[in-house]
Amino acid sequence: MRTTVGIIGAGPAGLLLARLLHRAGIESVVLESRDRDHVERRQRAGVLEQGTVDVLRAAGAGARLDREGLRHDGIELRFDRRRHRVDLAGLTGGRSVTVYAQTEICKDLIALQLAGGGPLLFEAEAVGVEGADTTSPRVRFRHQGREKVLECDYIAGCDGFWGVSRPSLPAGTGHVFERSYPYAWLGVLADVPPSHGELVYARHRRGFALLSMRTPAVSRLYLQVPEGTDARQWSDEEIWRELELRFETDDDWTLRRGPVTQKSVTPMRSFVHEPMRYGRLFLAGDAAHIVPPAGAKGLNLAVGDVVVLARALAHRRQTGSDALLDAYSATCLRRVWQAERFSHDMTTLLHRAPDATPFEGRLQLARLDRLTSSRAAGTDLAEAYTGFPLE
Ligand code: RFL
Ligand code: PHB
Repeated sequence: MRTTVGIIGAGPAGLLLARLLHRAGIESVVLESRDRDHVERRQRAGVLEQGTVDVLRAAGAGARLDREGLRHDGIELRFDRRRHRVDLAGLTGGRSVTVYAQTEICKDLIALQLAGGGPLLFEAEAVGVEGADTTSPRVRFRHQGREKVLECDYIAGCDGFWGVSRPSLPAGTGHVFERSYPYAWLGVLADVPPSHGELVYARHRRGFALLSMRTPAVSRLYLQVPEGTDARQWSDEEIWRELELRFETDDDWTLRRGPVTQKSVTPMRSFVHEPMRYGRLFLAGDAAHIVPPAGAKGLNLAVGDVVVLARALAHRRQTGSDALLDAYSATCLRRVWQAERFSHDMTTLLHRAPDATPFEGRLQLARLDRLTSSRAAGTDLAEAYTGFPLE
């Protein structure tokens, strides 16, 4: 098998890249290790920056997003039993975010790809990348019980944090910057209308809690839990009780309960691999970097990376120049590090570390007080939350 761009992974990064390349007249083949059903059901992100929505629309993947996506002009920060709205749109001259699940983006992009794009192979697991430092890199993969080779001009490693692309880089060709956090998120999906019209980020001495949503009828809720927690340790009753405690306010707000349909635990880490390129292998999305989810940035970063990569490949095709490909890593990393900074700030602002001192607790409250009482501080948060420009 031969193609121009071999794409490993059919998460949002790989699927959108295939779509953007197709629109630019560049051939690609997508290899995905899991089956279609798994990719379409994996519960993850929910918040899209304005720029992400614009990219999906321009790629022809915005029809259902425009019908079903929920536009949010603000978020709530909750602490000390009080509620504070951050007016995202008012502070940024009209920028907002859209709640539309990652599962739905993947469904939309898969349908487009299968209807008119290049090959997308499910249950095709890449096992190695070879010749990344030559002009004819190859992906070795297993499909239908056989080992096969995909010969390419370029390879896009869009295979997430646990994929094969990054580990296939020769030792010593890059640097990793990382930190882990001593807590995790227990996420639940519940068949109950969200108890508030906007996302609620709650700081509580018992730990962080987040109220989000998928649709007007489905809530998505998260609780900070100790690192290493097994989701089965928490009964539904315990989850609702803990959420009620952490979201409690002095006014008459109440949390609506409903049947829990899914439960899972997500560990928390910050991670960046630099550079995001080795020869003709380009890393994009979670394969190159991870942010803790409190900033809602992971999916948005993945989208930004592939926009930059598709543009660079199209430029190369039109002009023969490698200039944009050579700039790929530096262009992406500037935005990546802003997202790393913001996600780290949101994480440490809202979570309770197991060894936190009372002094640190007071500092969190002082930071929250500042964010909700100073227009300058609020604007800084609102600009970061609604998204940094692609370049
Ligand atoms: P993905 O989505 O992990 O996709 C990688 C794909 O590669 C496949 N793969 C392979 N295929 C072939 N051969 C191999 N050897 C392969 N190895 C792996 C995998 O099966 C998979 O299909 O990475 P991508 O495309 O870079 O997308 C990144 C996003 O998924 C991720 O950043 C976000 O989900 C992060 N995230 C959030 N991001 C946001 O922007 N806003 C949010 O609100 C948000 N909330 C979240 C999140 C992530 C969470 N979890 C579970 C980590 C909330 C949570 C709880
Ligand atoms: C989600 O809806 O899954 C979600 C929302 C906001 C975040 C993280 C996850 O910061």
